[in-house]
Amino acid sequence: MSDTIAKALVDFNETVVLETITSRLDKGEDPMVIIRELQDGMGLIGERFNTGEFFLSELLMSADLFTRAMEILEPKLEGTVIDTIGKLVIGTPKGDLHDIGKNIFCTVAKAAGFEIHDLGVDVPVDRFLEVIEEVKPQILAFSALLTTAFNSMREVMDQVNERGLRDSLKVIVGGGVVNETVMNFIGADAYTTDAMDGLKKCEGFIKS
Ligand code: B12
Repeated sequence: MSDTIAKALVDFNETVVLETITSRLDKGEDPMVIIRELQDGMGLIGERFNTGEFFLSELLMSADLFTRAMEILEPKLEGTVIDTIGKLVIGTPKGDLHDIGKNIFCTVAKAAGFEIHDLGVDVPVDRFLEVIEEVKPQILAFSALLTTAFNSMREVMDQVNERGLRDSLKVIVGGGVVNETVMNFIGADAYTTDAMDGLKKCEGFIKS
């Protein structure tokens, strides 16, 4: 049962993906469990892209189906939150246009009470700095899916350090391709490949 959604996504079987999601949500299942299965499916699509079995058109089709699935799941992630627990500036760095994972994290972080300043995708270094100086967030968050985004993030961090903004800022990087090495390369405080784990880390930053 648990691999049905991932498999249907890889097969681009829209009916099965959307109907399975609706029926599992009706039974009271946690939307994040379903999102993780969709994420597994995207991982399999990425593997097939790597081996040459899938092309860019398949990546686009999967992204489109994922977005439709999120239209059903997203309202279930949103809760009623009264107080803002902290400010977070987030963006996908220059050169990278992937935003599906970023948008999921923004939804869960907003539902948890964060004031989110989402700069979108392909965000230039200067734009990050401009908004950090204006909003004065406690957290700077990057979403990166391309290795070419690593240098962009490092440039932002160099500027953050040069302008004396680092002490008042916690930095997290998320996305399918990040790991401890990436975190160290850009000089972040944390990394994650999972939205809920990232949320826990951000909540921890605010409490500390
Ligand atoms: C969908 C997709 C696309 C779509 C993106 C659509 C969109 N609107 O985002 C399209 C078709 C546009 C695309 C284009 C390209 N793509 Co692409 N794409 C993917 C694919 C299949 C899935 C990504 C995805 O959405 N996953 C599902 C989400 C939910 O997972 P996620 O992003 O990891 O997010 C989760 C967590 O990481 C976390 N998270 C994410 N961000 C953040 C941020 C914070 C702060 C936190 C706390 C958490 C968090 O929360 C999410 C939920 O848990 C991946 C394969 C893969 N394995 O990831 C390749 C992949 C990322 N793409 C790849 C490539 C090469 C490309 C192209 C260069 C292809 C080409 N030849 O043109 C272009 C580049 C375009 C550009 N300049 O950005 C490579 C990257 C390789 C690399 N190491 O650099 C991958 C890995 C495929 C592969 N295996 O080769 N792509």
